Amino acid sequence: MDEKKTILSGIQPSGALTLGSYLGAIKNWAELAESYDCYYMMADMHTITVRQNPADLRRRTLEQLAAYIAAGLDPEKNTIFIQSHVPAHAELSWVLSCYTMFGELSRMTQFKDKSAKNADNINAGLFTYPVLMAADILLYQADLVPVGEDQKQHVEICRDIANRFNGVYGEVFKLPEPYIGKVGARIMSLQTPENKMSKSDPDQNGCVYMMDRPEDIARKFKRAVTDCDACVRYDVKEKPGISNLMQIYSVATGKSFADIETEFAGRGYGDFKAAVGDAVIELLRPVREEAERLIKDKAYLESVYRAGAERAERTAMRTLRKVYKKVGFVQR
Ligand code: ATP
Ligand code: LTN
Repeated sequence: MDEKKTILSGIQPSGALTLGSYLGAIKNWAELAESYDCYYMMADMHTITVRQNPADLRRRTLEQLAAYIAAGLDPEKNTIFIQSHVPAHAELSWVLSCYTMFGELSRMTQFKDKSAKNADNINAGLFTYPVLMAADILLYQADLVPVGEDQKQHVEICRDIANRFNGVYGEVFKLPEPYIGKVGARIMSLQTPENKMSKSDPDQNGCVYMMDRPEDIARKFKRAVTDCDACVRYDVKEKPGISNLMQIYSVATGKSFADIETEFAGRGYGDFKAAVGDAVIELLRPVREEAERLIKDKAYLESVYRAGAERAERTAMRTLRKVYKKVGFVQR
C-alpha cells in the first residue's frame, strides 16, 4: 500500500519562467519528492485562455520541462507530464463546470486582473479557468497543492467545487490544501515592487528569468527600484523594493532578515543590490546550465513526457471513471 500523500502542481508555459516561478514554486517542489507522490505538469491548456503563438507555446512547453528537471525534479521520482496529453483533464473539467456557479467564478481575482489586461479577448476559457484547475487537482486526489500566494484562491474554489460534488454523490474527491512556502511565496517586480513578478509582464527589467545570463541578472538588480532612505530594513509597506530584495536574498542565501540588516548596516544600496544580484546569479547558474544541456536532448525530453503522461493517465482515469459512474453516464 502506498501511504504517501499526493501533491499536484503546474505552471502555464505562457512565458519564460521567472525567479518568481522558481522561488515561489519549482524550488519547493524539488524538495518534496521523497515524502510525497508528486505530479507536476506543464499547464498548456490553461495557457490558451490568452492568445498564444503556436510555435512559441510548443517551444516553451519543452523548455519548461527542461527547467523542471534542471531545477531538481527527478522524472523517476516525480510524474512530470503535459496537461493536454491527459484528456481526462478536459473531460472532468466539463463535469465540474456543471457544479460551479457563475457568481463564484465572477469573484476570482485572477479573472478580474486578466480580463482587465486582455479587454479585447475576455473569452469563456478565461472565466472557467479555475474549473479546469480544479479538475487538474481533483483527478489525482491531491492532498496538497504547492503554489505561490496568488493561486490560493483557486485552490479554495477547487475545495468548494469538490465539497459541493461530494455533498451530492458521497466522498468522491479528496479536499486539497494549498501549500505555500514561508519565504518566496510572493516575489515582486524589480521595477514596480507593488506588483508580482510575472512572466507575462512586458517590462523585462522588472523580471529576472531563470535562463537570464549573469550579466543581465546583475544589470536588473543594479537598476532595481528602491527608495531614498538608504537603509536596508524590512518594511513591506514603506520600503517595498528593499523588502522584496531582502526576501530574494534571504531565500537565495538562507540568511534571516535580521542577519541581512546587520550585514548591510551603514552600507549603501549599491552594495546590497550587487550582493543580491551575485547571490541570484549563483543560485540560478547550475539550473540554467543544466536546462541548456537538456533542451538539446529532444529524445530524452520526449521519453520523460511520454512516461509521465502514461503514469498520470492511469491515476486520472480512476477518478474520471468514478465520476462518470456517479453522475449517471452509461459505462462503455
Ligand atoms: P502569468 O504572468 O502568465 O500569469 P506568472 O508569472 O504569474 O504567469 P504562473 O504560471 O501563474 O506565473 O505561476 C506559476 C507558479 O509560480 C504558481 O504557483 C505561482 O503562484 C508561482 N509564482 C509565480 N510568480 C510568482 C512570484 N512572483 N512569486 C512567488 N510565486 C510565484
Ligand atoms: N493556475 C496556475 C497553474 C495551474 C495549476 C494547476 C497550479 C494550472 N493547473 C493545478 C496548481 C494546480 C498558475 O497560473 N500558476
